Amino acid sequence: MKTKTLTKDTLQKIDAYWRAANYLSVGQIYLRGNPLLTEPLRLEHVKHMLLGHWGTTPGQNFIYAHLNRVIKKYDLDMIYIAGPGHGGPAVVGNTYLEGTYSEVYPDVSRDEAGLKRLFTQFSYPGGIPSHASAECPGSIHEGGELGYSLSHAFGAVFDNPGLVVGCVIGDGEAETGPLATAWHSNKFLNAVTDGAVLPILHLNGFKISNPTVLARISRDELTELLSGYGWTPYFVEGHVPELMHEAMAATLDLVIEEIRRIQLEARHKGDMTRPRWPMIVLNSPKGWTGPKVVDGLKIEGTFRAHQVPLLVSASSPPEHLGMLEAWMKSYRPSELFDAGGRLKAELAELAPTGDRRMGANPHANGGILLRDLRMPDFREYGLAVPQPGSGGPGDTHVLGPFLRDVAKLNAATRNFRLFGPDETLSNGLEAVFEVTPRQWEATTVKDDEFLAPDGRVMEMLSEHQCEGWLEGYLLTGRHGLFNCYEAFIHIIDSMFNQHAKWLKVTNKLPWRRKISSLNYLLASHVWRQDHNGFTHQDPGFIDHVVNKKAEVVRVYLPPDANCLLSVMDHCLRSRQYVNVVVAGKHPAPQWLSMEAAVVHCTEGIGVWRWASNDAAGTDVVMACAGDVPTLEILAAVSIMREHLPKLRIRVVNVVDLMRLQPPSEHPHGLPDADFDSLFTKDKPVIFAFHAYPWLIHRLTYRRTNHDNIHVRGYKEEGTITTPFDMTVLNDMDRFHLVMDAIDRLPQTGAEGANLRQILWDKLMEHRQYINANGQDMPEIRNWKWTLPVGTS
Ligand SMILES: Cc1ncc(C[n+]2csc(CCOP(=O)(O)OP(=O)(O)O)c2C)c(N)n1
Repeated sequence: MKTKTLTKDTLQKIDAYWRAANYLSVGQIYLRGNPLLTEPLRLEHVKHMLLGHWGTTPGQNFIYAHLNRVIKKYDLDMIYIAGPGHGGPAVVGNTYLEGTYSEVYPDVSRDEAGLKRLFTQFSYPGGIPSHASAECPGSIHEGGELGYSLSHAFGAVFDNPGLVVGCVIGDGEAETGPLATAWHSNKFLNAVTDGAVLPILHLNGFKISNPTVLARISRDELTELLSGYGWTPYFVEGHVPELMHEAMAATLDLVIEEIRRIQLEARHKGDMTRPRWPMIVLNSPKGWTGPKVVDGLKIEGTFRAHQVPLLVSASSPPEHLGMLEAWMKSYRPSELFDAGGRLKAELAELAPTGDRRMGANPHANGGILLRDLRMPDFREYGLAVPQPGSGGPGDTHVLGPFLRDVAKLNAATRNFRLFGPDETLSNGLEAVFEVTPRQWEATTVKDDEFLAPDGRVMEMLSEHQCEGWLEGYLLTGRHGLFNCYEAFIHIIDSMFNQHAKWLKVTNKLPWRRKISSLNYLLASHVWRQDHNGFTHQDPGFIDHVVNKKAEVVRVYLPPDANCLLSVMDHCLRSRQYVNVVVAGKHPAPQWLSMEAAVVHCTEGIGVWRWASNDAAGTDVVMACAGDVPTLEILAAVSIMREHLPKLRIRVVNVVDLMRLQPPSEHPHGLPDADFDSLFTKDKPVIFAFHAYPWLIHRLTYRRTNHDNIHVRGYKEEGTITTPFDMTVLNDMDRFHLVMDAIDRLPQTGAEGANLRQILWDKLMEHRQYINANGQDMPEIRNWKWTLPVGTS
């Protein structure tokens, strides 16, 4: 390693820049007045509530200052990800120093008044959060919930060959499952067509009140671990600023040159051997440059530096105020800011300019770069449905060719990818592999299928990883789809939360441009886990999703393939939402022609007149949402119409679940009058629902007829059994649905009672038959809708 990367002058300037960032960070945590310490510090200058995380901040300030240097030296297109996002003061302070913060928020100007605003807005009512939040320019990562920095970083660089992401990873964060698996992302990165991630593991030794695992294993063990993950770690260690500046600068030059060499070899010499990408381990004290000892306890370099290291208030020891002043003055603010409060020109020039500033890089405001997808006409992929109930090969198998052509049409622009934990095939999207393989840089052997160094499909058996990659990809202005088993999407519940929160916050930030929606395709759903059984049966993700702000969440339950195509086309064109689409992959009856599907999906909910006979008035509404519930409702209706012909039945199908809510709760909500006209004001509604039944009650509890809505859905009864038996176990089968209706329709009288007994016997027959034969009864397997259509 070279010993003199930095001239003395540059080193001193970088140190001053770092001190300025540290000064601003302490100011954000503590001060509400006297921002330049032009007068002696008094308690009235100090915030009443001291909030924020100091521990990680000086290390991140150090990294940011040094990344600025290499951005300028190598003209890098670089963004910064703060894994320990609680280091908000660092990213806010640095974007302020480089000028981007004041451009976005002119009130936080580059003068004394602006400094005061910068300090008072931080962790303050009506101000900004203490994390690297959406409000902070340059951020695509909140980092409040630890674990996702590295997968976000990789998502950002896929198909961005010119981009480098400086990704700071907390050593605590590195203990999380998502981060631990994210190291493997390097087996999926194409050195020609993708950019590079520079992980900087911030080994400051502690989490909140514990040491970190990685800080308490030997250097050899840590090196072996990181090398085992395929990285080449470079260590920068110490606490003496001058030595650390030189070490960091030399190491950064080394790793940037190494990244360039790898890219050059691959791009110009065609060497596609999987490289060992470089990374940095920065071993610096937690709370570096902060108070050394407070009230007799060591602070710097210990877990005690994690949050606010020094309490300053009317009730704290009086000397604390002086200690805070001395701490802030140790950064020598008069050398850093001019009398007006502006960063001195010789320091300001250390930051990159224009879009090269990490706070201004357009990749971190992905909507700026977002281009519409080229979309094939989904109608051309539809199934002919000569009559309701005609067979289909499995709805996702019909969707596959559509997604294949989306991938194909956007192959040249390289802005669409499919993500999933090895389920593209098993979820029925095999057609995609006709045009693109899975991207895979690790070894391949003769019998492998659909693996290549470059492809549109990203598959790793980590839902966290798929979600994180996709989020990073979307946040930098591209499009994508996550296809997953319905039960296991719960693994990323919390990541979904964070993304939905991000979308809600960014909706209120006019400078943040809209990004493409996060689309989930949940196939292999609860009702068809024939060979997987109970562990694979969980439709609860949608319960979780609807907790989030209505303006960002959408849930679709297309009943057949043509509806699935229509819904997916809509989702892929949409912006700033999370769309959840649940669909089946097994052969299933089809109900709507493409024309009818488009109308139905556009309305999101509607009466299926062809299945209803209530033109002269309605006795009962048979409602359904989801492919299997739709099948069972229609089978129930055909039994009722055959055996109880006087009964006037209306069939309502729901594709867009959010239509059930009042418009005051969700933008898709049906006005009450429309809801009443669909579901009546006073007639029984038997509702077969894809997921847990109480969600329907939750969505409709304010509706006039809510007391008459009786929902059947999954109630946690399951095992390895036949498809029909799954509905029987949960009382959502056609026989139970009819019995439910009869119980609520006294006018069915003796006929109803008689039918009820027949159906009860049927259920017994079903049980005996499946036990003896291991499959559903022929009348179930071969059931078809045979009633004349359009009788309503
Ligand atoms: C998933 C998750 N679990 C727990 C926390 C609570 N938490 C906040 S900061 C922190 C310690 C972080 O340690 P590290 O990643 O090393 O960051 P640093 O030491 O640089 O602050 C924890 C556990 C969290 N934010 N996210």
